[in-house]
Amino acid sequence: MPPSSLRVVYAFAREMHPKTSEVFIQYGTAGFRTKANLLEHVVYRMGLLAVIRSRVKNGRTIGIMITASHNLEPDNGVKLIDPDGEMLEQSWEEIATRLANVSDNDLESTTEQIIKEVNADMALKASVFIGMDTRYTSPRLAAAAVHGVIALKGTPKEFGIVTTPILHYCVRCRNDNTYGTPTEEGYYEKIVGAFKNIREKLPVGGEYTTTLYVDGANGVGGKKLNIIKKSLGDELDLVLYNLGGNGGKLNLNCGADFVKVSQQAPVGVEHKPWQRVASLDGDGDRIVYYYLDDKEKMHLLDGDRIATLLASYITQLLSACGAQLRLGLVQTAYANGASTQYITQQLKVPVTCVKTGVKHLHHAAQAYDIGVYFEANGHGTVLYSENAKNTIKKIAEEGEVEQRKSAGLLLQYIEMTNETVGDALSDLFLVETALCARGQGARQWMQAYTDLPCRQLKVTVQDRNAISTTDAERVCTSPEGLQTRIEELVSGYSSGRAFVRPSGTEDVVRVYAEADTQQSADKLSAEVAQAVFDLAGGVGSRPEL
Ligand code: G16
Repeated sequence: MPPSSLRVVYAFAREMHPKTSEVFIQYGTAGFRTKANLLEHVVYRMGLLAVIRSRVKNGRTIGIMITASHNLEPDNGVKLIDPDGEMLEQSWEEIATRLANVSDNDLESTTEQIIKEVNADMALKASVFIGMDTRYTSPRLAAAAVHGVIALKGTPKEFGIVTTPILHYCVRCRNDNTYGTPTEEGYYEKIVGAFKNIREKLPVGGEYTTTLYVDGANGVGGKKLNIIKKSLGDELDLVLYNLGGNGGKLNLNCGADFVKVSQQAPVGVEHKPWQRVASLDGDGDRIVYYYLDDKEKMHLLDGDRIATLLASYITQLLSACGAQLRLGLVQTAYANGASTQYITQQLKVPVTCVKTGVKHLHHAAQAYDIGVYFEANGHGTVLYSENAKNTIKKIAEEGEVEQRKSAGLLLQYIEMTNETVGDALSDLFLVETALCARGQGARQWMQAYTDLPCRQLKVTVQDRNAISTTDAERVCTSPEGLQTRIEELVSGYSSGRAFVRPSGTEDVVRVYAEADTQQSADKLSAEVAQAVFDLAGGVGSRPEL
């Protein structure tokens, strides 16, 4: 029998957050994500798990973020944040999935079993930070998380509506006070403070202009930029759109995911030829840039472009300060082939390719002194090892005059980076600083290389887990025959490449294709989508060519 102290776990579940659905739910690319009305019991249980995790980590703070990020408004989600501000350790994803799916009757015993299995000392204090995005279903889910924390006698602290990266930052700061102050204000002081310090030292010139349009995706990121905007002075003039007013719906025909996948400008943003626009996603953890030319053609500057810009600016500063540090870049299969070629051949920077999901990129980036990681969808950041930070600090103190100057800039650049996770706001300031330092506008930034035309599609199948992949998702291992079919199709195109993978955030299979022309990329992606539909149990109407 479970100890009587766990009775309350069942009582809260039965009375307030009962499991009302039999649908199996899995901890995916970025936590649990599904229709909001299927999530309340899951979030309550993640409150329980966060307390257990905090105790396993000797009482260090764990985060719970209520968000479905880029998904549309009816969805919601929950994910746990580990003490260093990183995504939940992967070995715990199975535990989270198990706890989320047991019946209410088995919840008490499963909780007890997990406590034993992970050897949690339940006498220790436990601290959990809880944040949420702007979805109307988020407050109710945040309350369920609080109940889960209280049920196991942990201490919840609610942050209200914050971007996902702000919560990651606060968790890190609470456990490591050298990183910053664990509040939203502390975040602004660190990130925006560093931006202002660095920009004071950089004259505005060349093609760079200080006006930046921003598409806020009708989510939390734009709202936070509206707070920051007032403190930016002349350094950056933000013109904000899609802040959630005028009936604008979260991520609907706007935001980073829409812009990247559809390769179209978002609705709700005014357009001036050549004006650069930054497009955020719903919870402020992704960013892409774009501009329209004088013929209203859109030019996209996605995560690959941001990665190359940041990597080349950091490389420039490193060489100016004479630091010998190993910088590397991490991408996924979605990275445009032209970007990988540019990075390895022109920038001479090593590239690692990993599975989708920032958790995978983050770990791979830690293998370098300085690891720049970005998904093409605009999710990424830069990580600096202790060795890198110490080396740069030493040069800033003891180097020659010019070296000290560059090392000083680099230290501010590091300060401006949210190293816990991809962060649209921090990334925006990093991009704006790199462009300003180089006197570049979006057009010059675009000139670094020419993207191969590409297309992404979604296919609905009976069970997306029927698709398995290997080799960083570039090769499909099941269902049988699908990879052979993809290879046959790809062989008919010049510079053709295609892959398929099950999404971890939506109930779909994703298809990616690139080729030498847009027409070919579109056709190849449609053919591959048909192959998925035919061989992996497609549902609804067959994709058209
Ligand atoms: C999340 C993850 C990203 C991932 C994206 C799409 O982004 O954090 O790493 O690229 O989902 O994942 P999938 O293709 O598996 O659905 P976000 O912005 O929604 O949190």
